[in-house]
Amino acid sequence: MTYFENINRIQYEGANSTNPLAFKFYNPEEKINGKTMEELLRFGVAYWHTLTADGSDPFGNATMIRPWNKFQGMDLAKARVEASFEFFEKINAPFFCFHDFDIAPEGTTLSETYKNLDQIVAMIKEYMSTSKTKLLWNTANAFTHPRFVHGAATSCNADVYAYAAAKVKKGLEIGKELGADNYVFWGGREGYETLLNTDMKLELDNLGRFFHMAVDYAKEIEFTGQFLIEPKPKEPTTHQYDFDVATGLAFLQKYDLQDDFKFNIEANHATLAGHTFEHELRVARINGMLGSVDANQGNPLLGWDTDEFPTDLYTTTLAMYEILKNGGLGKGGLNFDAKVRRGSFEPEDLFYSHIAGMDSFAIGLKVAQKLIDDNVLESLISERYQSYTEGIGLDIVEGNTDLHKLEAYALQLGEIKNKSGREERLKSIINQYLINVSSGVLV
Ligand code: XUL
Ligand code: CO
Repeated sequence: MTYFENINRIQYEGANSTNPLAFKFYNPEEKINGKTMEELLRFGVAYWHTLTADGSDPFGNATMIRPWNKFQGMDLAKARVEASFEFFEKINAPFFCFHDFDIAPEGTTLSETYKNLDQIVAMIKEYMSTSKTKLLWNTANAFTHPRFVHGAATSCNADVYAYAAAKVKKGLEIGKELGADNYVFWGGREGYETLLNTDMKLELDNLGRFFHMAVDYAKEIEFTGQFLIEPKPKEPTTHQYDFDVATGLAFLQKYDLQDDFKFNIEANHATLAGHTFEHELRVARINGMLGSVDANQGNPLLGWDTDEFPTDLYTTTLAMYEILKNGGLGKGGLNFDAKVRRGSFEPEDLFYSHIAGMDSFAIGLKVAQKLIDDNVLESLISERYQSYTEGIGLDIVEGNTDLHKLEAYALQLGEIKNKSGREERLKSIINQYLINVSSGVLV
């Protein structure tokens, strides 16, 4: 059966194309600094937003028109698999991602849930054998069902903790079976609503134990995917434990997990934490912890996770700058953890939205590479920190000084002179690169 009848495989047609169902900037084969765009960007489709979500929100019912919605239960799950591989092929996606709950319905018991999962995983594996689309990551949904009301690995209820552990165990087996490149832990309800009823220390210690058990089990079954923590500061809980990259890193270091995990950084989670997307990428990068990206964008007018498709070129440029400076994403990718707006309810909107996101990151990639090639930021930054390359500055960075020596140095200083940071000049240079590179003037 065909689910997207009137849509052919999306092709690259170039910046002047007026075909809404064509890439204008994402040219998978085009090489940037020796690697193809496809290899560098590693786009992923999020199963939950594209195949499963129905457009309902706290004030309104489902709006999405999806040809597979005529089915129910396991038939619906199977129809979604068929539709998903048709979509992956037509949008030319090298990767996809899912939660256990997205691909197969929960049964009345855990063993029944496993049976449902096994059937769908076998079907996905079959489709994958003839498709180029690979599994970027999978994860366990330990937040939707009412049993997770107080959390999963940080629940006050040990039975819930055990149930969540079983889901992760199964998730790792599925990841291994389907050859996932990563396994994600987003702490859905790992946080608290009020300290008045919360043993924070026990909850965090339990979370550390949980991750160690997952690491051990991955070794046991020889699952070689990269483990990723996806920070988010709030929503659904008031205070999520994996608040941001810095908080997550301190947690990993405290529980001696830093060598087994990296971060999956989501743009909208960064902004909810009061950071920019590029800030989170930078913190992860300079600590060798940048694993993968949930590519979306938030709405600055709203205080919650809107998961919009990324279209802000300034942000995609600065994000790709961090990713290129990181030497790429390795096993990671750019997963569109993004949903079409509730009013964009027709099946073709799934294509328009992915095209918009893929083109936006393709532009970001080209502009970022050109900025790096031309040494634009690096030359200004090295000039700015020049004082650490000689004299007292060199003594500081080489660890050859102490407070006595620094005091003696400071006492003989005359008036200290600083130089301008040139922020506005830099911003206008980035605008110039954005306009010129995307219009083909600077290539
Ligand atoms: C929720 C979110 C999740 C994770 C995977 O905000 O981002 O979809 O990406 O559980
Ligand atoms: Co996400």
